[in-house]
Amino acid sequence: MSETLENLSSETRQFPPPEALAAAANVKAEAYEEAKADRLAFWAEQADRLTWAKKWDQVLDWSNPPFAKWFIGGELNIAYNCVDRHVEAGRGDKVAIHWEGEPGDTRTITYAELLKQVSQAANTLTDLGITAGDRVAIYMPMIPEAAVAMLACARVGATHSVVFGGFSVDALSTRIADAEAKLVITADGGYRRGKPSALKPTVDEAVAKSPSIENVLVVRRTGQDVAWTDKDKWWHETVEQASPEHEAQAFDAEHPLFILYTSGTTGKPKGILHTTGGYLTQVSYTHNAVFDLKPETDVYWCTADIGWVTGHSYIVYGPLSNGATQVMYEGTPDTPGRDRFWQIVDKYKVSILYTAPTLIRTMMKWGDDIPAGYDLSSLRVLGSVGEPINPEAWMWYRENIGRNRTPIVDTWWQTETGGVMISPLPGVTATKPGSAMTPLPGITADVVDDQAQSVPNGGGGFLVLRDPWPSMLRTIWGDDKRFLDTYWSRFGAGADSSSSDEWIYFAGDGAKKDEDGALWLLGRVDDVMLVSGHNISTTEVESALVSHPSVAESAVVGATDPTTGQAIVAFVIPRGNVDTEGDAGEQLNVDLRNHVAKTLGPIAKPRQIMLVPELPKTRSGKIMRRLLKDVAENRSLGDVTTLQDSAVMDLISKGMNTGKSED
Ligand code: 6R9
Repeated sequence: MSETLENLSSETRQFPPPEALAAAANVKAEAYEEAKADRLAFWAEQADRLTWAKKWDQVLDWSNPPFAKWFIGGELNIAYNCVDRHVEAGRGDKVAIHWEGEPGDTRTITYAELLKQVSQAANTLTDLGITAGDRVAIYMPMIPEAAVAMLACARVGATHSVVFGGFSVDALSTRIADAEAKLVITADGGYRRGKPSALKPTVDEAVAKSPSIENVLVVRRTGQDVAWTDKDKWWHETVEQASPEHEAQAFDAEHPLFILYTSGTTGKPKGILHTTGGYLTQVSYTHNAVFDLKPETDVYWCTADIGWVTGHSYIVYGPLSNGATQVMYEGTPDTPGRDRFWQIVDKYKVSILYTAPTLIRTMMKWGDDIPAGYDLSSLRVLGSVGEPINPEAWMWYRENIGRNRTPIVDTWWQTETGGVMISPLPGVTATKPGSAMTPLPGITADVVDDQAQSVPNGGGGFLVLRDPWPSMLRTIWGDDKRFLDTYWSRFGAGADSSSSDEWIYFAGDGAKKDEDGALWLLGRVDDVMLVSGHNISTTEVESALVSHPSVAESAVVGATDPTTGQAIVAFVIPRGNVDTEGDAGEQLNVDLRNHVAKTLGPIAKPRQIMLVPELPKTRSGKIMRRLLKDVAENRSLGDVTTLQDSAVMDLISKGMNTGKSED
């Protein structure tokens, strides 16, 4: 990408916070001023929301960049902060987790019950020889034991590495090997799409290749047959028999809490390392601020899987540290029917819903009448995370789910940042559909050009973070050099050519500032298209396509082109009710190309549009444009191991003939 990214779209709609919500908001506009005046004092104040066994001596040590230390000298126990202290404060009977199994079975877990389970699991970990600093792999379905296992590790100071339950033997065994994990915690299986889906056979194969593993702890969830080795121990024969008394010991603020391997689409996975005090401070603060959580009355639901950072920060550590009551759901959104989410919202009176654009666009495709059948009046804040949310999907979310009443917080962050970095505050910010708006109090984000100069309002470029933040990654596990090279060598002091002494974190994303300075995320810079000398973001073209009433979802790539360098090729999923057969399909094709040209200008007009039934996505729901580029350039497919559903690519290749060429 050369100097800047084109800024093609503009948005004039704006939605101020509802008055009542603004008046009672946890965080008001002053927070920005306060943090600006003294950023470290601001974060110290947020750290005081936690219970420390020993107070820190210094807020930040940035003397050896890019290796940060936060709350130096402080000691705390994460599990104590997430569980014990709520029970000690007399809230033991409060529900922590309303768990909903996919088949419809349910469990209600209070904070007192959670304390018992976490204590028992901590005692079992100790019995199995796990001590502070050991690594434990967790490969689980979305059942409460997954959260219990994470908290039990944190309680004894073991570093967990959660591996998404849909990953293969290879993915699991390479992650076990990289972290040299001693224990795997898993289950026989979980329910997905109406059927038990086995996990244990994958673990068995991975463990056979993993000399570091000493024991395997297995939760019985589905009751399906499992093979058994002498390393295997049933959870119900160990944890559930263990003593419920366990005294949590405090650990240093910089004690390693977890490793999470990033869902990158290429290359060896990076083990992102997070530590204790700074991480919990930021996830706890942001969960309270961004969702305006009122722990006494709200029912919070984050639909992510525990295998992703969103599940770590906003199912386990953020909500539980704040004493929230939350819903946890095991299965898929269309089992048994496409109304499952709305049924759950209605049943538990969910007031805060946090989900992903991919799901919102899927719901758009399924049709407005499905959510329309439900009350949904309990909802008061809606959140989005994972990808840019197109203005049209944002509006659909607002109208069909929020019924034009609830603010939407579009939260930008990464596995690496640990917690939310850029987001509206629901009681403060007048939001614009599709924009993550502004950095949170205490966070310094910017959009810069090639030379690390801030772009003016109206300009586009690279998203960077200029100051260290409490929940930042500390390194890549076992590879400090790769940490430096990946995130700190593009701009600032870490770049070869630089004379600057400022360390600048490059997030890998493109972004723009609109005329008011609001931030718009434009996707990964690796995906930016260079068309006739213009850098065009995939996000803007995708959003223009989704703004057409016949389109539910789209993915855009730059394919090599003899005249323009790269040309725009778009893959489009039509909405459920749209006729795409024969002439109707061809007409739609022409209409869509013209629609983009009209919305963004002729430079952004796709050379070709392909109507497809599905798009290739990572297992966390992000579109894999790389594979589509292979299709668009008529290459055989590259690495498909991170693809959610491999049948999708067959469908897309078959649909290729419907593509139209330049007129
Ligand atoms: C939390 C999470 C990080 C990447 C990130 C960016 C994209 C996440 C976004 C967003 C636009 C948002 N991303 N949130 N893009 N708007 N609100 O998703 O972490 O899996 O590490 O992905 O996701 O490209 O760099 P992770």
